[in-house]
Amino acid sequence: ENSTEHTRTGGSVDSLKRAFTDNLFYVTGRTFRKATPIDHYTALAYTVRDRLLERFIHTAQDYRHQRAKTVAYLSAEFLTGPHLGNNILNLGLWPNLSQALTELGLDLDTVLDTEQEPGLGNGGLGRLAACFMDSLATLEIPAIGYGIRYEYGIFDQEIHDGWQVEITDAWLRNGNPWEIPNLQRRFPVHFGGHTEQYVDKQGHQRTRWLPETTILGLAYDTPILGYGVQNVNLLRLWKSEARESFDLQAFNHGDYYGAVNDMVVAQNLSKVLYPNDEPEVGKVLRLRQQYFFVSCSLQDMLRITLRDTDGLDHFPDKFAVQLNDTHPAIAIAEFMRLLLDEYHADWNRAWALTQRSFAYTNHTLLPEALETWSLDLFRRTLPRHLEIIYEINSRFMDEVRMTFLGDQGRLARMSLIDERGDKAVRMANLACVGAMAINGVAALHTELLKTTVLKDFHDMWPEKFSNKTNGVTPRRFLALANRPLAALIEETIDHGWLRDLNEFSRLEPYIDDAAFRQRWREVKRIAKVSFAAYLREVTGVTVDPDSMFDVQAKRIHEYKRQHLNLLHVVSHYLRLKQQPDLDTPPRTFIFSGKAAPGYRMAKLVIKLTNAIADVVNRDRKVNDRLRVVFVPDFSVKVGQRLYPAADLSEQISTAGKEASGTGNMKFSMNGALTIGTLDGANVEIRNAVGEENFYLFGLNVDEVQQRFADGYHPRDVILQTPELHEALDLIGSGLFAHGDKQLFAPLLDNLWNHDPYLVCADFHAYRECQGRVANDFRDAELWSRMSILNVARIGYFSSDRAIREYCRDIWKVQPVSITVS
Ligand code: 26Q
Repeated sequence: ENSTEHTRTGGSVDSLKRAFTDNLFYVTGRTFRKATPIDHYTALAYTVRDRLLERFIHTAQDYRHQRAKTVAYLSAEFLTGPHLGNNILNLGLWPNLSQALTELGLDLDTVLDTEQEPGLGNGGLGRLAACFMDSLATLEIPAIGYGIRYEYGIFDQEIHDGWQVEITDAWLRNGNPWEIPNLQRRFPVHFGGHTEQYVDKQGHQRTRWLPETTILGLAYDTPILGYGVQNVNLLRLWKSEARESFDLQAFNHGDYYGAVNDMVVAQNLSKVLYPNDEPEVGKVLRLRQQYFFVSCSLQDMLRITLRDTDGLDHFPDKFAVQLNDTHPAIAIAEFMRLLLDEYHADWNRAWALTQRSFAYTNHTLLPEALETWSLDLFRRTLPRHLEIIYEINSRFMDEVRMTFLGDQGRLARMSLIDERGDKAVRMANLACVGAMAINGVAALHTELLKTTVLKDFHDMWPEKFSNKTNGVTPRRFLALANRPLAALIEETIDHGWLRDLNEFSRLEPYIDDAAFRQRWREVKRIAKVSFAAYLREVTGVTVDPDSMFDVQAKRIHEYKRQHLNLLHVVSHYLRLKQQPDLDTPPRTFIFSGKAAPGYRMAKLVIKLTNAIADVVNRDRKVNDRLRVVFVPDFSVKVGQRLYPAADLSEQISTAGKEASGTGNMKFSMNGALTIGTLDGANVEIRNAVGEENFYLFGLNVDEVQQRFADGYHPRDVILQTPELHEALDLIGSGLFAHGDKQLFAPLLDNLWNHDPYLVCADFHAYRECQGRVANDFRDAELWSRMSILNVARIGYFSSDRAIREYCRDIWKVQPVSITVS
């Protein structure tokens, strides 16, 4: 090898070894002998980062010189998962780095495992943003992800006595090699105070905002490399800081303690991610967080626009701004404010620019999950924005009146202000009015949006609506997570699939190849054995890798119906007890997921899972055929271990409640079969993989509506479903609570008397369907065929496809190829 190859850029085994050793010494300040695993990780991360930087700089330059239109993806969450492995894969350095480390007496997988993942998101929405960043870079689309650099991400979950305990997530404790603080990029952000009118020198009537406080946003940049390309996009996260102390002194009249207190308040803004995946009422810090990152991001985009174009009017040619749900929807009002008050544009010009620049993705159908802010709190925090929203609303209401000729109900429903009871600002309405495009995240979800929660807006502007079914990145969720499967696929159809997942269809003929099916099973077994080892390490529970791994991994929510799964587990347990000779394949029921800290029912579901596990796993009569485990602290990292090991994927939400789901795609991509309802993207997954390769059960959306319309009485259903009745009674008996009959009463009472998610109504169909699953699983050849077909036909659910559609239909952006000599 070329011994003069540069230590900071070379890709040969020798230069990688040299670079690693150098970084170990010069970055961590440790000798090789004294280095800890964290030092190894840090040294390797810098070694890889060095190899990104040149491309990073080239990319920024080329995008600028080509005056490329850029996607600005605004999201309160980016759940990226660990960066190191992904960057090694995307750089094509895997073989050489792994050899380099081996030669140094280290193991790549061990080093990768040391990374503390940035948990800057709750679940699906944050992970989608990360998959989209990966695909944008891979497709060579200029893009910036804008968000918040939370110092504490989603809490770490520990299980104490079966209960969830939340531990703060100090993900930055060992430093973060991936971020580059860009301390010259700082913007002021204002809060509170009041507004006043004045007349400027040209005699124009203008508004001035006299805020109560001003803080700063500092940019922290993380490079996002595409796979097999030279493009490196930017994830720019804002950290809040107090202004310099001389400012504080001036404003606080020498009140030192007051000044210090203001600094603490300012720094608190980006301190912690809200761990709810539904809006919580009245949290002023959350509104401030949203406004904070949106304001910094828009100021940054305006700066770039003025730098690279002939003026503000080119903003829509320079940026397509995507709002990831309503969390950044305040951008509509902030963009208007910046144009009106800072750049002195007139209203019509400002509004036209706004309506050409923004697009809005909705991620929920639950009406209670649509974000609103109390008018009072909003006025106190953002007085100028409230005025602007009133003005937008007054003009918009005129438009509605004209379109629907004084339909009062419509006016009240579409108003940006909810005037009933405690008045509130409706963020979804603001997003719909300000955006040029509105999309749902699965075909069914988009249809339901048009007919339910956003119906009025669809009636008014049908042309704004389109569907963009979610997707996931096959780089992380297949190539990285499941190297044995990726290797088998590569051997079979070559490697083009990582950039074009439709290539997977070439696997289809291999269903008839017995040797291939055999290898397919071996690959699945490798993943299961390795997951079993992990389980033993973190829970102490031993599981049989030859049992069926039946997995539900997602946030704990009543609508996702983990309790339906648990009722099946209990009923399965009862059956094994009653019929000891029953011929059924051994099963391992695996649960994983976090509950929002204030969501009592969800936390009780976790307790119930662990309580059932405790009894069942100790019961000698069944425990060679039945195990139940709760995997603590579900995360991207845990997901990467879990998806490859699953035989069966549980996607069992009440029809009409899950917007899309993306875990469903990750499981299927790794060869699991799905048991699921006709909800979210399940519908499209089933159509793609074929109905004979998907275990469908339960009420569909129409039937769910009908059921409620007819008057739903879960008690009647329970009394007519003996297996359900028995399972509920067994839980009520105290068997899983050391005799305490009250522990699970809130859950049981809810099911008997309300059951808002139709657990009881769907139980029988679910249990019956699980019977078919068990039957089929015993036929290993049949199962393998179905498993292969799931992978062969999953190509559509790549986030690359989703991003291509956004680019074509909404953003109107083109790829820009980067070549670094
Ligand atoms: C809002 C305001 C205040 C506090 C918290 C929130 C908040 C935070 C996170 C509201 C919602 C979320 C997250 C929602 C989410 O993850 N939705 C999921 O998005 C996925 C990607 O589109 C879909 O696949 C899932 O169906 C949807 O549930």
